Amino acid sequence: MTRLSAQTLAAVAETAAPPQYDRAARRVGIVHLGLGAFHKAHQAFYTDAAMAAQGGDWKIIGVSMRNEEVAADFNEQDGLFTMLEKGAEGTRAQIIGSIDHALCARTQPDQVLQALCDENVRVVTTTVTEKGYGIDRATGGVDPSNPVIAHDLARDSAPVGAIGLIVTALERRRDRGIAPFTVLCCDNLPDNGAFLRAGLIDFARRHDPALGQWIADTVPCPSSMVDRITPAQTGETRALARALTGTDDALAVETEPFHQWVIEDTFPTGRPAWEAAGAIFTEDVAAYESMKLRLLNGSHSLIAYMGQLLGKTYVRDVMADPCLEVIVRRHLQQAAATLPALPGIDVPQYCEALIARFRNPSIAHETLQIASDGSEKLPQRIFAPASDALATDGPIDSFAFVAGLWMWYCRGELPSGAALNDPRADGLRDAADAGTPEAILAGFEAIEGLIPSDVSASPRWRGAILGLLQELSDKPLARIIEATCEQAD
Ligand code: CS2
Repeated sequence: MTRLSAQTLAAVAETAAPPQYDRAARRVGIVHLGLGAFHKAHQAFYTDAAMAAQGGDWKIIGVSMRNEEVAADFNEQDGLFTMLEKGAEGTRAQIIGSIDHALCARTQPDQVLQALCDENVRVVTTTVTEKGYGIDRATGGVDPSNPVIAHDLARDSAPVGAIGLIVTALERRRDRGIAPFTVLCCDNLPDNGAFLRAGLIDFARRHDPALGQWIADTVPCPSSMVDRITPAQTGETRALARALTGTDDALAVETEPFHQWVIEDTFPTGRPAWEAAGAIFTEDVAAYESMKLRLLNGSHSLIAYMGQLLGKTYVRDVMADPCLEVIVRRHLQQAAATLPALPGIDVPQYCEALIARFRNPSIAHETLQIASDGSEKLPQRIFAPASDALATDGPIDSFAFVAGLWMWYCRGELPSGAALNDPRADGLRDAADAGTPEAILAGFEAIEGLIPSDVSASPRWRGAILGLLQELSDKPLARIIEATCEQAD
């Protein structure tokens, strides 16, 4: 079967919608760092819609941070890929054309820098995951013990990490008199614009305080809340793309129909008309961010650890168990109670929609994937709402339940047989293997910057976690779940 490319695009079956604009006439305006499934189903899709609606030179140079093969596949397919929207009514295929070509930061850092220094590039977007920035959450600055940050700070060769690349490109642009680009963080972190901005400034200052000041004064870093459930590609994704498009696509991505993007509108040098695909521009992203992180992502982590510990591979398998759904609903309720009112958002309706999204039977979202990097995810998803709930004397059972399951999950061998995937895996495993519930909890509390001190200090929190850890060592999780479900119902 022929491979999807610009040449074969005309032959793509009628069951797939091609890009609705002349790709050859549009120039590059964005560099994106982190060329994974999420970027394809989210920013690349929104940018495609923006160019279809309003034109503009906003094609994207996609940068894979480490994976050469992904970049090669993109170039072989002239940047084209199939997006499969899998909803209750079936699957819709669309060919996305917004990516111009791709590079790999690990092997082509000089070409990435060159792209970032192009004056036509006005926006740099990032999805490198929570841990991918190398920012120390305790200090807000870069973590010099992170190997990529250490490499890039040494300046012996071209930078290969997101922060090093952005700062070096900004320095060159300043020296050449080119206006800085806008840096738009699209990872699931609270106040992600300020988060990345602090990392950039700290990195720059370590080498040149004046550059740090220039970045602080001139580089816009709007925050954004991103949302679209997008599992990693499977063999079936590619087969389905073949069946619907009549071409072979190594880059096909499957995703849910729902998508949301809420963005702070600070783009002094311009931006695509992302509102064409429904993006919301607002002055205040923070409230949307905590809603999404605490409701969607927090429940996702709960589902992931329950699923992993009970041998359930996909999110939909967890949701198919009525008792587990009750526990997810309890989490949504307790997390919702920690949120400020959001004008225009009906939170109960949002929660119902989440349940339906988690249940989507055609999305194969692995609980193992979501269970990864707990030390990077739980602070904003679980510990922050726990802290708010404690401050108002609200319910915390579900936050303690997720935290306790996670601690249990980090022990020795994982249920799936896979190695614990977390940048702090060694420390977490040591803490989880410490023996008694008290020793386990103390081990996790000793990990710097993880559990906030106000949470650790709460007798209510400690009691709930210690009780759960004791129960987990006494009986199977299924029995604990039954009892929790009865209480929550
Ligand atoms: C998930 C997210 O992997 C995870 O931790 O919770 O990737 C989630 O699917 C997205 O944030 C949905 O927008």
